[in-house]
Amino acid sequence: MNAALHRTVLGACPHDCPDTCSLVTTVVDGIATRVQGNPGHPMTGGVLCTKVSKYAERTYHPERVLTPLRRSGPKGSGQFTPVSWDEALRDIAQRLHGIAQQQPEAILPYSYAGTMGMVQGESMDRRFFHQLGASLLDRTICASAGSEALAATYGGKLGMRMEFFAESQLILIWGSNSISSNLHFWRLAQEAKRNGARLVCIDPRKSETADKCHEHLQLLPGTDAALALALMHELIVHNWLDHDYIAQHTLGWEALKARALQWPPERAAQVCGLPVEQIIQLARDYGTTQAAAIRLNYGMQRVRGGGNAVRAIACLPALVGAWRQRAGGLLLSSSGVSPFNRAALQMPQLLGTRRPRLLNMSTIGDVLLHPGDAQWGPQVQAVVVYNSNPVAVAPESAKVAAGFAREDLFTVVLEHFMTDTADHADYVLPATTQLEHWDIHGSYGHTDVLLNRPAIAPQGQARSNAQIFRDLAAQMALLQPAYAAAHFQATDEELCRSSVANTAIDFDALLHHGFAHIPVKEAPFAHGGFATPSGKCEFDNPQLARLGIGTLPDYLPNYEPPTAKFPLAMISPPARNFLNSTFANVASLQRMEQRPLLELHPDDAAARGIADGDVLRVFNDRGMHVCHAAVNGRARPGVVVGLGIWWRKHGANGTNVNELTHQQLTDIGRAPCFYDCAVQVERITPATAPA
Ligand SMILES: Nc1nc2c(c(=O)[nH]1)N[C@H]1C(S)=C(S)[C@@H](COP(=O)(O)OP(=O)(O)OC[C@H]3O[C@@H](n4cnc5c(=O)[nH]c(N)nc54)[C@H](O)[C@@H]3O)O[C@H]1N2
Ligand SMILES: Nc1nc2c(c(=O)[nH]1)N[C@H]1C(S)=C(S)[C@@H](COP(=O)(O)OP(=O)(O)OC[C@H]3O[C@@H](n4cnc5c(=O)[nH]c(N)nc54)[C@H](O)[C@@H]3O)O[C@H]1N2
Ligand code: SF4
Ligand SMILES: [Mo]
Repeated sequence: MNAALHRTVLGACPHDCPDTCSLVTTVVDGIATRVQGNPGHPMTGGVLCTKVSKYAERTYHPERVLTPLRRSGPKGSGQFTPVSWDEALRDIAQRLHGIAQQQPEAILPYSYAGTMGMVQGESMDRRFFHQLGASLLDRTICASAGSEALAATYGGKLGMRMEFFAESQLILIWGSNSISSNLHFWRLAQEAKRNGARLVCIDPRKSETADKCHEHLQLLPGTDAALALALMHELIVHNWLDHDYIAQHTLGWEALKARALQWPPERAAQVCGLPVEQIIQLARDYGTTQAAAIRLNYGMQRVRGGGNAVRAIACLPALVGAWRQRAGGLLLSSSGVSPFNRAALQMPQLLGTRRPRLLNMSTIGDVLLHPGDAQWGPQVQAVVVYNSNPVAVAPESAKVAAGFAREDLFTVVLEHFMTDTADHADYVLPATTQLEHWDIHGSYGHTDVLLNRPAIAPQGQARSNAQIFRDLAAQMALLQPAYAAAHFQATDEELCRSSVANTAIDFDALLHHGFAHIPVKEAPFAHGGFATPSGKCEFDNPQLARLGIGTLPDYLPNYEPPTAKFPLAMISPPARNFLNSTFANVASLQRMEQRPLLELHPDDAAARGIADGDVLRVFNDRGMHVCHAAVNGRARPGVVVGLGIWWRKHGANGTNVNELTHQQLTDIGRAPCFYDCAVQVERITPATAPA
């Protein structure tokens, strides 16, 4: 083969996944033929998940949006006409300028983690909106309950190094389906298992991960804090405590002890719906095993008491002194070690003295439907969406869809595909994929930095997000001279470089190797040194009183406990072969996930005359979702599982699971409560079933 036409390019997986894999893309004659895991990157180990192995299929998908599109039918109809970039950019700049002249806060950017890259995710876009004085977005949809709870306990997002789980003797996989959402951690857990470690899964669903652990505690959703408090109770009464660590490195021990002693295992067993022996046994294992590690993940914080639950669990390693060794402790997120110079990328100084309001992305339905008033501020008149698909992923989607369907709302969506959100746009702008642009990435699982080089030319007329905001700024400069400044002209590669300027990361080394390790301690809290104001692990945190919640970890019952009318608790964790709503339109992956499903326990199914494969309606006062029953042994009694996140328009009645979820927020972190949701389920008779 001609070497000049055949090359490999190093990149980084852009998705919202803790593994942040190093990619090797093979390019032949300018076409990406394969995307593989980099064998030279220790965490990736040459392995990718199934979905990203299909990244080339996604990139060359026949339905990619490849030109700017302007709406030509009613809002939400999905009817568009191709227009030139010049025309689209000029019109968008004029519309945004017109609104900003009156009320800049009537403009709202809406973005999340479609790409986790620093450049395509949070650089030129932020500069653009800061200069405008647009409303700020509170980015809470995924992790803020857990993140803020962890910060309130440890002082930041820091924990065990992922690689040392391989040496642990006991691993609690708590609220996470690692095989599906954290594959490279699962490889390490397997290694530990081969070395004799015991693996315990704590999850209301008998997940693929639970199948492969030694023990599974199949608790009711939203009851994790009760379980953690009962574990503390047992540690205390059996004196499985590291008194020296507690005395030196924690704050509020006496108060926490008094709280935990109110939680004998029998009480927790009732709340959690677990056998009491299982709780007692877990406490014994945890209290008597050296190198006990907890892989906590975000799956358990999507309920009213999610923040408190994370705080309760985060206390455990300090009680037993697990932090003393590198293979003990807890990991929720490692993103606190991020070296990036965010202020240099985002330039908040462009706001000047303006302090725009902060709108919560998790209540986007209510935000878009708010008429505006003196206290709340102006009604939202324009929204610019990128790296996100809120019509599918935000809670209470009937309201989200109604908000985006407002004829008077000016909506711009930067996308690869005609998602549910893009269908509601006035303009859709074609964005590049990770194979087509520069970017630089940290991780929330491991502690490396990765550079993503473009492997192929942009498809069609696609432009990178940063390029689109750069081009919009150039149009705005004709209307607002401040947009002519040099910082609106920095290239994507320059932005990558400036993100690590004056840090421990050498950009030129990244250019050669594709990744670099951030220097971090092997056992971060072996000698205390928490990043809290007290420097200790804060069991008791007086700052929390301002949120109107207790300062000690507590069990807060769900907003929506099952009732006679809606007797089933619904959780909606991600499907293995999708990434949130990304990949839900890739044919090979769609075939693996088959169709929107609701898993039910055989007893709950039988009580409703439901058999595997039947068509169901799942409903509550917010809406109704039609899908198929899966009586596959994964759901526990009283709990149903709607695996997500399908596109609404692929649903039998044009909905997905978020038709049923609500917009109430978590105790800490203002995050959505996707897994705190009560529903009823009925079989639809064949005569009334949709085709
Ligand atoms: N394949 C795949 N991987 C992904 C994603 C994806 O969509 N698909 N999404 C990515 C994103 S954005 C994120 S935030 C992470 C999420 O990753 P994790 O936080 O690790 O969560 P999941 O793997 O989604 O698993 C959540 C698990 O929590 C369980 N769960 C639900 N409610 C409760 C509860 O109250 N208590 C406990 N203990 N468990 C509960 C669910 O049954 C599910 O098995 O994964 C990322 N990785
Ligand atoms: N019921 C329920 N709802 C949930 C969850 C759940 O577990 N249950 N999980 C929640 C969680 S954890 C999260 S993180 C959110 C995720 O919500 P989102 O962040 O909205 O994630 P995705 O659905 O993957 O949508 C990302 C979109 O960004 C686009 N994109 C990717 N790269 C680029 C790019 O470079 N440029 C542009 N312009 N676009 C790009 C993709 O095509 C995709 O349509 O969903 C939440 N919603
Ligand atoms: S989604 Fe996660 S596991 Fe899959 S390639 Fe990306 S980083 Fe790796
Ligand atoms: Mo997420």
